[in-house]
Amino acid sequence: MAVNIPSVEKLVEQAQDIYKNEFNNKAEVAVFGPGRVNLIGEHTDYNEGFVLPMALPLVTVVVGSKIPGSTATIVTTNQDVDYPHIVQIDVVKKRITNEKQPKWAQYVLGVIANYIGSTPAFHAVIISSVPTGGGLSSSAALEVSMYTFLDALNGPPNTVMPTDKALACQKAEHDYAGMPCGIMDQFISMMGKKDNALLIDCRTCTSTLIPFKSPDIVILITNSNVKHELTGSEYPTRRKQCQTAASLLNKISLRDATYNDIEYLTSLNADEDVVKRARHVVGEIDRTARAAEALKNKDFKKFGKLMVESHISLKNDFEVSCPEIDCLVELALQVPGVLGSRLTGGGFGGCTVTLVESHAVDKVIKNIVNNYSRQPTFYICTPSDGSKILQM
Ligand code: GAF
Repeated sequence: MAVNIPSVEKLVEQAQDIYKNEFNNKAEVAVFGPGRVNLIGEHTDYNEGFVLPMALPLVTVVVGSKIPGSTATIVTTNQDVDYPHIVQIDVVKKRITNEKQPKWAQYVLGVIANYIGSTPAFHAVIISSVPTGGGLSSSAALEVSMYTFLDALNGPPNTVMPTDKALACQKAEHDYAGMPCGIMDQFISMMGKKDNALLIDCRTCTSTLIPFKSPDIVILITNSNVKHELTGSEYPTRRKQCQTAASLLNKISLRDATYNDIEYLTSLNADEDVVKRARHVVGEIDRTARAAEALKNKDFKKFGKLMVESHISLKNDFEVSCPEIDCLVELALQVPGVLGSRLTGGGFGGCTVTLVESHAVDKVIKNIVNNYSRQPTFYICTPSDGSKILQM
């Protein structure tokens, strides 16, 4: 059975109840920022390539009110994050004042420190349906919802471009969570649109909406429930290997590299891992551009085939998959009606995304439940809206 995803309204209601208990008042503003699933284009964003994600109905909601003074008090209901679940931040000095400083609060502080505008003191409650560390970008959902919350507290006019807001959130993650991520997650969480995927050109920071709505096709997300920790060494190592490949080729980034360049790298006797990483990136940028065309033409078969090629490349060349994720992909692909399946997000656990004909989705879930060694979680998702102010 797929998870029954709570509506944004329901989450706001819950957050308001908690706010009332904590702060004895009604929160004046309510906002949300969604998680995302990347359909194709993995580990291409920091190589200035293309990515093709969509925003999810899984969201982080922030409710709260402006208060006098310089102290923000923030409560999270997320049981998966470290303690304490209530923190205080000095919004002028930009620092957490609790003795114990939980990791989740670093993201909040990072957004406050990078917010374009002034940050008033506030009370807030954060509640989320995005699984933590599941590869669906719970961190970007937190950053973007926090950013949008500060916008809501400040009220109109707001002339800052969504692109700049997303870049500020990315900087928050770099500087305060120590994760050198690309721009995909913050962009889609900020700019996603219902019934559309978003093709992002990570070189120019421009994006194009591609309609993605069909009663015959379902996007099934399967959480392996293997937790990943991208701030570990693997993600920065991959980034460095890609930079090494680009420098050996005398290029600014692998966006400018071609299939011939991979042969040239091999002839240079470059480190084997460096060659493999570059081969993935060059192929993946090309596949993403072709997948975007296929989606425009509603050629879901072709799209699914490219997803499978993407997974093989992530597994063999970029080496960011793991046995549990490979097993989920294999079990999905065994079912007739499945068009494609792949690892989504940074890797080393997290989720798979499967494109499946509607009639076959229950069979896929059954095949996985019966044969996967752990307990998976399923989400059936349609492309949803990016962050929004709901109450101001
Ligand atoms: C993580 C990062 F945050 C993204 O920027 C992107 O690089 C992704 O891994 C891999 O495609 O989600």
